[in-house]
Amino acid sequence: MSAAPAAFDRLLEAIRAGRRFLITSHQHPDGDSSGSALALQRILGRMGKESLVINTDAVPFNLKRMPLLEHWVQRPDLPPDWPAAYDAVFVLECPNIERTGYRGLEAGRIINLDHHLSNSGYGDIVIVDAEAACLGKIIFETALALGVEVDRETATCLYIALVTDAGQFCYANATPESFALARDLVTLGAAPAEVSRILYEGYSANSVKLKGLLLSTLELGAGGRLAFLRFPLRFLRECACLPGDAEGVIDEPRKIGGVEVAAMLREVEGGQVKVSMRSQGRVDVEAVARRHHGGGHRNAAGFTMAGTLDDARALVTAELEGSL
Ligand SMILES: [Mn+2]
Repeated sequence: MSAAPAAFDRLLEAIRAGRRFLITSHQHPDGDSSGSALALQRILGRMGKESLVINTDAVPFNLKRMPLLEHWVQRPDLPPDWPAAYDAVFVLECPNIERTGYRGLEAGRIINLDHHLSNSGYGDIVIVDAEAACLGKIIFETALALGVEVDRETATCLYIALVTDAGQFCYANATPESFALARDLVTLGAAPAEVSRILYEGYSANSVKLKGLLLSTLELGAGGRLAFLRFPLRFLRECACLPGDAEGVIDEPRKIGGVEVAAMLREVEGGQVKVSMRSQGRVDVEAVARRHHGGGHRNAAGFTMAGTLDDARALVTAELEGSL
């Protein structure tokens, strides 16, 4: 654990002393945020603690068969007994409290767990470990420090957290530490072949149609070093999909020879565009995201801006032309 040891001790103490917790994470959950939330709940449960996992959104289609998902509660607002009936809320990989989509979390005690440098450091206990390949690593280290046995389902959730954030061990965070974590989780019962089937082979027909629509928008820029996919709102209606169903599509243009940065420009309600960027090697897309109040990692980052898809394309081109 490279986060401040004092904060980690306070985290362990808060867990030991508490009886009932709320667990939430960012809107549009991914494999890391949902796997970490469900694993944390199970770990707390094994210590005799109650907890409730809530999110404003459902998990995307490719995560629908993950273990423990029956404990995922999708609700638009906080439970009416918050904060009185809870010792604290765990807020998982949210750069700021607003990213949970909930209002009123500040009324209670906040435990902020993240592995993104862009985290603003809100809350009463703050663990931001930018060295961790995924938040799941922090959850696993917490279980070990608490002496809690990690069962097969928990290990599988944490393995899903790792393999999704590490891009099936193809991203720069596929370090010796990541493989050591994978080894530990597989030893505890996570089955990589089964997880691979869950994550990458159970797509809905609609999500494949969405992928086709998105790929049909491919445009190259900066002499073939930039690739763009456009994701207008109407694609969701046409394919009866959620934004999360496009998970992973951005990796396709990234694989084009000569492309150094792939960007997906997704129109969202209210005249805004959500920009997701993936880079190869040396190009730091996190720096770009940070300049626009977003965040992420060196090779995978994003931000939201006001404007049209054309505005977003122009802005990303201007930001990156110099570094390509
Ligand atoms: Mn993550």
